[in-house]
Amino acid sequence: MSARFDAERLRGEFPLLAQEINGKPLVYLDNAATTQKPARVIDAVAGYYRTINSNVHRGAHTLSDRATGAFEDARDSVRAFINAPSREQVIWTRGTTESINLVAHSFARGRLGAGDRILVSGMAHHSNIVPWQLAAQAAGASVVPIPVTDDARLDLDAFRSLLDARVRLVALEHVSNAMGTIHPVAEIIAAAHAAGVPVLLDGAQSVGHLQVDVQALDVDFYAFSGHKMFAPTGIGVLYGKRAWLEAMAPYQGGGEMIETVEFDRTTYARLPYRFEAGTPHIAGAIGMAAAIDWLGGIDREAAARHEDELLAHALERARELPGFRLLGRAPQKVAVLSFVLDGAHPQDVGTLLDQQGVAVRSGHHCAQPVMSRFGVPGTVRASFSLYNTHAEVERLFAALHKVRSFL
Ligand code: 7TS
Repeated sequence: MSARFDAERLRGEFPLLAQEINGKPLVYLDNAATTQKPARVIDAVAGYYRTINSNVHRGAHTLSDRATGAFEDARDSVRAFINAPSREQVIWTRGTTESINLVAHSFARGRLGAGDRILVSGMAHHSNIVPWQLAAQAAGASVVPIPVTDDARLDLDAFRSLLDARVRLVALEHVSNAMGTIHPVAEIIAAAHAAGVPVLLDGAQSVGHLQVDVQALDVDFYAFSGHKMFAPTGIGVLYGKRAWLEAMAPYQGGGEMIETVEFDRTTYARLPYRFEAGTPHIAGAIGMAAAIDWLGGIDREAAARHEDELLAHALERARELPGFRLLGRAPQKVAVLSFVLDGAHPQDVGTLLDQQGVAVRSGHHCAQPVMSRFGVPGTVRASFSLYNTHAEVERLFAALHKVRSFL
């Protein structure tokens, strides 16, 4: 166990975790779906509505100035958090899904022709598949998966041989939500760039676990969601290299994204506002900055070690559970335990765990192709965060032994 990392103390900052569900203290192991929020984030959102709520960039009065200041400061926080070269390259979106759709619409569509290809991860979340299919269908292009190995890595040899002159973009997750695999993204990006192909990384599952530096990665686009890194739902970010963003067509039209509008001619705002039509999720952005601030007070390497130890503990317990089959055995992975119990439907396992106060997700995790790859309709997924404890690993496995005896 990690001596330096005090998960017990940390979880005290999460009001939601201190409750009982179905008569048992909650064991929340659905962090890949969404993380819980520390009081600091909840207070920042409430504080915004209590004291400075007003629309941004209107400049008409003091409250609007304050809201604009807080909203734009939040953009600066995100810039520093991912080490983007400039604040203009940090675009607010509703989340990873919208960030990817933005790139598919404004970047990919214009670059695709008949016979072109977009390479995607064979274990991608649907939000990193379907937007590309929509863009590809319109152009007569195709979306081609990078094959997945038996231990749930991307097959890099296959990737290299797929990386031919037809490929216009590579899009993959930094960390897999269904398997937990951390992909060797630096190597993948270097190979793609050597072939002249830009890369989009879906960071939905990485920002809550790993420190991300978009310049060190040299990635072309990075998409992520606030709600998976202790911030509110409905707010997310698209980072892009400046040259790409400058060249991209608008995504949605409306207020905020224009410079001048006439019926015969409209000109668009500069970055980042060109891609931010309409009133943004101001409270969400402020909550995101609070989450980043909160994360800044945490030794993130120690947190990652703690999560690794939770996973190692869980794997040890799993060996004692009859019929437990783990999917996703990549050597580099986050603390995601995706498994099936022989003879039990994942949905039933999830329900029986819930009755014992243990929250997991069961199903295909919006990654149906990788479920097909492993020949299962779905899995049970326990996904850990930095506030989970070794006692909760014990609770999970005690509950699973009970499930086993019921079924
Ligand atoms: N990409 C990955 C890798 C994800 O895990 C998710 C959400 C998304 C994209 C979409 O993020 P959103 O914030 O736009 O919805 N993943 C999950 C999950 O694993 N369980 O629930 C949501």
